[in-house]
Amino acid sequence: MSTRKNGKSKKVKAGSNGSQSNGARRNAGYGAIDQKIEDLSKNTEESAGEFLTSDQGVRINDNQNSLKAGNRGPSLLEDFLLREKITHFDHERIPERVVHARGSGAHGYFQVYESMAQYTRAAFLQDPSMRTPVFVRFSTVAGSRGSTDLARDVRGFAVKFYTTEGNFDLVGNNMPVFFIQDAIKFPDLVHAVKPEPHHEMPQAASAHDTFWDFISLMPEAMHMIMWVMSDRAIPRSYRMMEGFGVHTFRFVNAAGKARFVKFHWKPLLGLHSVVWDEAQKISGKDPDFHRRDLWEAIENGDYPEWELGVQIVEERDEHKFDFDLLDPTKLIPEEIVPVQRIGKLTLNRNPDNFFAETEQVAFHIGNVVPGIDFTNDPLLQGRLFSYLDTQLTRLGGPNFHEIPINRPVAPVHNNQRDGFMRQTINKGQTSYDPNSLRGGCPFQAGMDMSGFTSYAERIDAQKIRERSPSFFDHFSQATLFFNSQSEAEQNHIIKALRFELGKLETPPIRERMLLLLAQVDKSLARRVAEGLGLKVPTKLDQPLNMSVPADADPRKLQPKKSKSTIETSPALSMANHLGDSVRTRKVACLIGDGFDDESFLEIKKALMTVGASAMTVAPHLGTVAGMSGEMVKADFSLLTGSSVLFDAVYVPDGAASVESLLREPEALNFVLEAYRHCKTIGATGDGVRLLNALGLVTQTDNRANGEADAEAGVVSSVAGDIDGFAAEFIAELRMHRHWQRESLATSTFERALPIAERDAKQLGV
Ligand code: HDE
Repeated sequence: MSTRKNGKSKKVKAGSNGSQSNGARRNAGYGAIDQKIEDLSKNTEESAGEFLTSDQGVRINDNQNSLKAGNRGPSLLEDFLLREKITHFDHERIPERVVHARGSGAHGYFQVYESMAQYTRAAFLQDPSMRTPVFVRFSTVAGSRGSTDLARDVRGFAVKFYTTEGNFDLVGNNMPVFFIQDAIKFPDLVHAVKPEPHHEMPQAASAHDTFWDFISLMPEAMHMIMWVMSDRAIPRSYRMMEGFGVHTFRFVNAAGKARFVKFHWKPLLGLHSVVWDEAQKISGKDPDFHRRDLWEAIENGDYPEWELGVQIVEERDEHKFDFDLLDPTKLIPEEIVPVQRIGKLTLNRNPDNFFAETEQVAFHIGNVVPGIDFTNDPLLQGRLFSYLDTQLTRLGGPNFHEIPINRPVAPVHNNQRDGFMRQTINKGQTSYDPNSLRGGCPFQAGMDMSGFTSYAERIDAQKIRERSPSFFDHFSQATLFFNSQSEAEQNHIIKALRFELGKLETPPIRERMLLLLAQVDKSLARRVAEGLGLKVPTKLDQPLNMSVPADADPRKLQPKKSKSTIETSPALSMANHLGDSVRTRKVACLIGDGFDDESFLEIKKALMTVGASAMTVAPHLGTVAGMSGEMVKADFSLLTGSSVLFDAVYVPDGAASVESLLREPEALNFVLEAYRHCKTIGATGDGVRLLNALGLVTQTDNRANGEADAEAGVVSSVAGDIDGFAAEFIAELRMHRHWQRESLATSTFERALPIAERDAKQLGV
């Protein structure tokens, strides 16, 4: 039944979509951002209070039955309503992106801190009071649209700036380098990493023969391999990862002077990851983990923020580095060229419709504005072709720029015409230039009117299929990356390689990889080999680099290592960028009937004060009786919640509660897993018994004098004051992970498991 009160159609006003209480609306008052919201609102639709109609606007009387010849007879071809509905449904899907198919998007704005006029004439980088609307899409690369967020993979970090001078797309990744140096290798790389073509396995995973076969023959990938095997490939949240433009671009100022520039995004919440065991479990418990995290943070008003950083290099310094600025497998160490933070990106509004916005957004590295230009990086050059081309298939024709999410806020006037799904109704007689019939309109813009001019780089060369010799150092920066990692990070890289190479079915690929790893670091190769039950080979029967042209002499095209000017780059280790913010971190509180609800509330309040949250996890959903007699809602049951979905665990006081938790294998597993994943664990009063039972603390560790006792991120207080405990717990939470436990874990488990079994027996479980 319709809830409609009158027969008039309701016009949907800008920003009036009642289903969202989102930030952009709260953000009203900043001209440019409003401009994009208003632009999008022209295409929004809401059904509240409206009649159901056909696509032609005809009101529908019966949406339950098709038109038939008799109520038991055949359906009639005449039923235009049935045919329209089914036809539309049949064509709902569009091809998913060839790569980066799985992604999540959000709206926001960018604001520069100070005018960058000295370096670039880009209008959105001039005025600190101007907010430029943006749409950002994060993604994984290898998996299909429905794959898990937690794959070990590179993450896409694509930003569309709707500037007053047209759209600028910064289509980057969360790693600053790439696998290959030349665009012509991209289809090979992607075919190798995607599920194998004969049986379409595995999904969203690089741990299979074809990927490592390709990599083992392409030493130029080794630097990137270090990154994708590192914790960077399994972020805790999109909100907690860096972004990079990867290629070297150009800034050009109003005087026409150009400089090289590398773009960075620096998250204000610091850099954080999960561990591989956790990632695999999250993939089962909540494959939408990153999507949900982004969505919820924005809904809760915890707007994700990144600073835009730039590394600027004078043109005269182009050749002063021990690598080539045009080589996308290299980064400029921040210790050599510091990153200047020039502005801030804030995401403050979730999309209204996933398909219309996140799926249909079309990024293109070629979308630049005056003041930003390209370099001759051969990967960048190939991308300039690919992004426009791919949309023709994905979005069905050349008019995808008219889709609301892709539409610039800057006016569009040109002589491009027609094509599938054309929306614009171009008026007038002329669609060519020059013309006299329209007074020459639309006319070209001078540079002083924001007309785009390409940087006039001098090129004087032979046409040649060849790679520059300056691109042949494939290992120095891989070594630099490995040497710059903390001990825990190095261990994770080694384990990742053991996992990935351990999944291979063709032994020679492992051997080739070990030889390549040995070029990066001998101990790295040896330790990976140990895990594979192999020895590092000393030589192979073929050259390291097999990606050579047919008539070339392979010996001339083998990798060379140049001496790096620095031994380590602290900027490359996530351990140096944790920050101490616990904002938006989630603490699971394990409770059963009879738990100390008053202490729990105090801890919850203390966590909220620092921007974190506490959620209850109980043996069953519904309510749980607190010690004080209050009934408290269980946010999760032990089945719907899991420690991998939280950042820390707290077990409150309460003899009956703890007794009931000790009877639940899921509760014990919850805490043990949090321990193994190096998360902060806390317990007060009787709650400490649960940690005792697991061997995470011994009775003697716990001071009964009221002070909380913290060791390796396990905070316990048998009879402590709750305030002191809360302060200690939050201090440990600020450290995020307690990696020293990784080496303790085995002995702790050896200790813990018999104790847990004994307790379970005593309890008759
Ligand atoms: Fe992409 N890439 N790419 N890529 N890429 C695409 O464009 C391509 C590369 C990146 O959220 C596709 O619209 C080639 C590097 C992101 O919609 C496609 C080459 C970097 C996204 C394409 C590269 C990226 C894409 C697939 C080598 C980091 C997702 C669908 C020459 C700097 C954007 C689409 C989104 C998507 C081609 C290499 C980042 C096929 C040919 C390097 C973040 O056009």
